[in-house]
Amino acid sequence: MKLLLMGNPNVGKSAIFSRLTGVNVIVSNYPGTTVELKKGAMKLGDQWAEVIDVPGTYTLEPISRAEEVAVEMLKKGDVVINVVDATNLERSLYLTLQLLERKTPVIVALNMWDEAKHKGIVIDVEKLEKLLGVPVAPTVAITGEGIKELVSRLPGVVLRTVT
Ligand SMILES: Nc1nc2c(ncn2[C@@H]2O[C@H](COP(=O)(O)OP(=O)(O)OP(=O)(O)O)[C@@H](O)[C@H]2O)c(=O)[nH]1
Ligand SMILES: [Mg+2]
Repeated sequence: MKLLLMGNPNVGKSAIFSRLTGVNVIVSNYPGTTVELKKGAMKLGDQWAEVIDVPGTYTLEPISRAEEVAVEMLKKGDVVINVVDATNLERSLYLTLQLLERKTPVIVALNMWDEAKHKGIVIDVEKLEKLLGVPVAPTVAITGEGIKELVSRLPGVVLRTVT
């Protein structure tokens, strides 16, 4: 089982990666490139899942090598954890909508939830879930808030891959 952390640059993908994985992290370059890939593992039920910190991308129509790698990775993943910036929802959702058109199941981590609250940004999470048709879990990667809830909803998303 391969879980891909995908999202725009600087939205907290690596911070969430660190929350999900332990100390056994492998950093490598994507074959033939200088694009860095970080891989770790997390326990999901009684299985180990591979977690991959995919380079940030704004679109699945790649215009940079890093974005090309992101699109390549998408073909190899079983589930996408799409990290979005709650303070910049509109921009973030552009990629989300593109991901939803692909076959790989998606769960959304609505990160920077603390910043959004600070800025007085109100997001109706239930409504967003209904609109997108996938689970949405608010998270604060730097404190760990919401990570448990995100993880608890993963099995439901994973199940969709086999049905
Ligand atoms: N306030 C707040 N800051 C966060 C949160 N998550 C991440 N950050 C901060 O946001 C910055 C970017 O986080 P990263 O995890 O490096 O983001 P990234 O998506 O991996 O970025 P790239 O790999 O450059 O695309 C860092 O300074 C983090 O400490 C969050 O939930 N709340
Ligand atoms: Mg990163």
